[in-house]
Amino acid sequence: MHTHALLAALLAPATVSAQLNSLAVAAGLKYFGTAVREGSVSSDSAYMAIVNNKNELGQVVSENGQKWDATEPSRNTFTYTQGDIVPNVAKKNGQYLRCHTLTWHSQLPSWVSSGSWTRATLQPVIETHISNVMAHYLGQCYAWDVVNEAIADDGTWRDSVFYRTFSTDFLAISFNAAKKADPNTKLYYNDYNLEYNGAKTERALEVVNIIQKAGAPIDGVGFQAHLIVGSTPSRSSLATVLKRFTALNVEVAYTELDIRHSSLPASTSALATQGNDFANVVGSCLDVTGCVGVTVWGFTDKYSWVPSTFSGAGDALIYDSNLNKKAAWTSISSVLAAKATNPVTLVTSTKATTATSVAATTTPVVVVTTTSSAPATTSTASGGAEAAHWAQCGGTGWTGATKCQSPWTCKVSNPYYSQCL
Ligand code: 9MR
Repeated sequence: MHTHALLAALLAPATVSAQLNSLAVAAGLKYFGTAVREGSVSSDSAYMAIVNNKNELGQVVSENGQKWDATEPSRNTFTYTQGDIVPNVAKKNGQYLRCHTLTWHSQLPSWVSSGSWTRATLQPVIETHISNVMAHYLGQCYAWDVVNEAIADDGTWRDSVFYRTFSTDFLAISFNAAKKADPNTKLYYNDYNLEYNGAKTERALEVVNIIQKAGAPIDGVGFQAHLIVGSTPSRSSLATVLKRFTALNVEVAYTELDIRHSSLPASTSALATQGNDFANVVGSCLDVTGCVGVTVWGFTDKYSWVPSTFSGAGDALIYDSNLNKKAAWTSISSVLAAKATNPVTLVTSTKATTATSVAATTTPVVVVTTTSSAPATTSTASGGAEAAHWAQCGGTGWTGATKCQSPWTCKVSNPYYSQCL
């Protein structure tokens, strides 16, 4: 066969439009994923069409179903009806599964939180909970959030039944129990507001140190990244913080990313700022060896914990409430595509996800597109289109704008992609 014809034959069937997980994998991450709301799995088919698209979302996590109040509502009674919903989605789609969470002060049934405990009586309660729940999901979880949010907002230790009973010893107790229950999953400490390099960050570094000094296993630290539009740290500050943790020999991931507007409705410029903020967070993960992936805490403004917790705030995600892509989607796709030095990697495997088989990839071609409901370009007085900050402005097959809005310039990232930076 003629070389050109052979090339065309090889490339043609695999040509797909790039979506976030495909781009993330091409850029060197393990996954781009989302939390999934259990109640919507059987009730919202449009929502599930996006969840089930592994090229878009390569990893899922239960929003609530695996928490203590759902899995062991009364002592030694384990129920997995809610907990199994999202793992079953992951299994069906061959997506990575993050599992969330074991030792946490919140969504903790009152038989634990209000019990009267000593070290001797509470330790077996923690160990029994962890061993049962992890045994139920054995081999399914890429990672488990073993301990969640042990640090208060001001950086002191959070007051909880666990801290009151054990001081910080519940950390090693939990991680040791987790290792015993499933030696092959990644064991994470997970918390919010670690992104600012402040008192909570210092304490989280101490968490890792305490666990390691106790001889207990810890593999990762999850940065929840519940952030605010316009107040999100820069890409380089975020990378600096991540590196403080990877220096301790743990991997890191963004585990619950959302970036909320403080007031609604968001203006076009606020939506663009939100896009920049998302790009900075995702970009910082790309900048740090040992940052394995990014998980958004839900992908659509249709469902989010934010408005009920922060009155008047919201629209913190990357699809709007009608399931249309927002400017933030475009910004994320751009920052991922810019790093996609290996644009022939695309996840297409439909193999069942297990801790060992999740890395299966094949190698068709990613075609970089940045489709969005939000405009990535504006027209100039002279009629030529100018691409926005982060937008694509060139690359193989690119037919869109090749000039950038001021003050950005079009920079070549790789043969497939130039970007306004
Ligand atoms: O998104 C979750 C929401 O549906 C629950 O009502 C809430 C109750 O605590 O938990 C939310 O998820 C939290 C996650 O488990 C841990 N980090 C903070 C998340 C947002 O509150």
